[in-house]
Amino acid sequence: MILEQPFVQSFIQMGTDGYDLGWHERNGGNLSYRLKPSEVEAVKLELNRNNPWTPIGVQVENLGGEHFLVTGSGRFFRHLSDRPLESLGLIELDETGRNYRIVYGFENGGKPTSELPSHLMNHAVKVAINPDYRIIYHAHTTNLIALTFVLPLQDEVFTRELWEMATECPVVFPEGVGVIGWMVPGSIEIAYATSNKMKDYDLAIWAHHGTFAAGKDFDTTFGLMHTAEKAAEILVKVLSMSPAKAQTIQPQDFRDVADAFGVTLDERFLYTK
Ligand code: 2HA
Ligand code: ZN
Repeated sequence: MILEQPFVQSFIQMGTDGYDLGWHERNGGNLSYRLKPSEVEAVKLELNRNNPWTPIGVQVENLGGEHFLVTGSGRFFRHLSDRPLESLGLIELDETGRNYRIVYGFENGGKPTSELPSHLMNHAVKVAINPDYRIIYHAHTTNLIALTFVLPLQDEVFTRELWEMATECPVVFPEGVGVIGWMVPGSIEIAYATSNKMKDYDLAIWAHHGTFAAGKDFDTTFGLMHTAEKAAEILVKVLSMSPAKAQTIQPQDFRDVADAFGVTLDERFLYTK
């Protein structure tokens, strides 16, 4: 049974955890997972290869032939666990990376997330950097969204402000965070802009909308989103109490953390305020 496979169970658990944290109101957010060859092998007899090919809208050549577990367009994370066959499905890409077809799930007329171009372009960028990347996660992270109304939409500012909010942040996301200005969701343009940020970061914030996280396994990808959103929550609280911090973590403190934890922090985030 496909639904009993550990990767499907972890996918449902991750989405449910995000729902429980308030990041997936209504049909908000989407999740995709690139299957390992052994996982495709384990489910192949249950796949239906008769559905028509559909254009993705972008070409992701290096993902040709890959299989992805994806949340459904218009479907609710709320129902991932009680209605999985409607809420998620498996797709296969053709060898050109231009088309996909549904091979499992999306029952009752469903189809993959409206953000499929962004998901696949992000996967394409990440696989080119490191083939161990498997997950792209989009969530409507309340506090990160709130910050996009008050902070300048610059990678340097968001990275530095989030890092200052929790000592573990520069260790969890040492490469920083990308931010893009408001764009139409589901569009090819936002897919290009997001995947461009994914060349440098594992986190990309969409102004006034939400966050994308990329990762190698369910726990660390979820943990990355959670850590950044928690830092944003602290910053929202700090800014709500006072426009100025009485004290904070300083650039040299970050360099000391980097030394202690063996991570590299780009000096462009350690500017003098
Ligand atoms: O799936 O989150 O960005 C709904 C969305 C679109
Ligand atoms: Zn969204």
